[in-house]
Amino acid sequence: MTVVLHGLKYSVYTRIVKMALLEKGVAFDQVEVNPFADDMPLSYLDLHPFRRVPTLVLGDVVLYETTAITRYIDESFDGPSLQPEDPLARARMTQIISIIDNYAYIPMVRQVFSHIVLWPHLGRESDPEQVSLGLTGARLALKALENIASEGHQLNSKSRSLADLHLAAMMTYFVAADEGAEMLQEFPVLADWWQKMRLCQSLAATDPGQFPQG
Ligand SMILES: N[C@@H](CCC(=O)N[C@@H](CS)C(=O)NCC(=O)O)C(=O)O
Repeated sequence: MTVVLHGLKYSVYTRIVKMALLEKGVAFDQVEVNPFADDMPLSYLDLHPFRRVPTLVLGDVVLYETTAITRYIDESFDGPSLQPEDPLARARMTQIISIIDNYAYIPMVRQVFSHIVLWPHLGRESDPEQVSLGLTGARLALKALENIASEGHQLNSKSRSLADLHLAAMMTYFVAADEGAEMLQEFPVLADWWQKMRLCQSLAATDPGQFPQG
């Protein structure tokens, strides 16, 4: 069956799915879609009505929403399992992914990374209020994740799961901002996790490289 990933190479969510495919050793084709571009082909909305990336197409199956996709990949292909067997451990993994989606993505990526690193790189003006909101929100999210990890409920890099892939893709952007890298040091368990996770092969293989200059 042909597996086609529609996504943007700079998108953290697209990267999470790519990492899951690589971890499982699944061959796939890629179609570059930029949901932020004015000229994005409107036919993409037939795959994803909310105009987000990624979408995975497997034969006649069309799947969007990253966690649905990564779970499906993990459960339908051979290769090392990326989800714990134990029901409570699996619930913890889901809890971590939900925290990341709902409370970490916007502050860590869209506020801290975008306003400190990306906008200046593209020659666009940053909003200090967004930076401040982002740093506050990121600290709250990281504190919650640190508590979960220090209680032994995963994100420990020993039992790598879908949650590790989820956070790693966002962490690469967050620590690209000096303020993000500094803040991570406030959370020793996560800082230690990141030291190991940043060397993970699927993360390195999906590095999108520098954003084009604005
Ligand atoms: N809930 C979606 C979120 C996907 C998402 O937000 N992707 C970003 C790129 S990383 C996007 O498409 N953004 C377009 C926009 O915000 O307009 C998922 O889990 O796949």
